[in-house]
Amino acid sequence: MSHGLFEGDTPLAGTRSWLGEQALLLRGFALPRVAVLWPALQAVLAQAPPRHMLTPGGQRMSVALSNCGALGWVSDGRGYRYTPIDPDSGQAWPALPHAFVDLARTAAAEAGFEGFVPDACLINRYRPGTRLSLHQDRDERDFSQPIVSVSLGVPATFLWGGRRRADRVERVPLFHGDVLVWGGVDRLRFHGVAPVRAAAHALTSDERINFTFRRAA
Ligand code: MD3
Ligand code: FE
Repeated sequence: MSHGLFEGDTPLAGTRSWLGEQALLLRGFALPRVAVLWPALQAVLAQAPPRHMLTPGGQRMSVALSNCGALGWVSDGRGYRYTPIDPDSGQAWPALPHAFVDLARTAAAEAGFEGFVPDACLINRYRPGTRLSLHQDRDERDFSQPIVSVSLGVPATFLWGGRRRADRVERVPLFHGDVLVWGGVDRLRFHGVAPVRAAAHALTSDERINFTFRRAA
């Protein structure tokens, strides 16, 4: 099992930078935990395989997604929402692995969000060419709760926008093991992911996996 640094990992492990007043990028923060996170993730995805959902406008999403936790984010012709049941299996989403909750809580505290307890983890799977267009995350009930994101596998360019769609966008490279925490005044920023370029990673092959931990209810 890979653990620690290898080719393709963040070149800046252990450094931190504020992307906004309340948005903290923790380079390599998840690396010491990857050996535990990865098998837990495989167990989740075996129960709830990633799938391409339809947007409310009927477009197939480029990213394939799954969820774990009490609530999972879904999209279909009726809109976006959180549901307790996986529409593909008719069963509850897989439970949040303890290692996931612990990582999310620890990272949130680093950014000043003490006591973060996620009830939802959205898992995005990117393959070469997959992108995520500029959007806001506004399907959660309480915007005072932060979001924590964890990147694994091949790198991607994160698009960090402003509070309005037309605001200029900064490009931030994200690497295996990087963790982003944002909340407060930065919670409703527009953001997205540029098309992922073909690359190889020792753990994930040609994939990038991103988890986002949320307090949805
Ligand atoms: C900044 N995921 O699932 S994570 C998403 O890499 C999503 O898969 C991207 O956007 C990914 O909704 C980006 C980083 C992220 C997520 C949500 C944010 C940054 C954010 C919400 C507000 C501001
Ligand atoms: Fe988002």
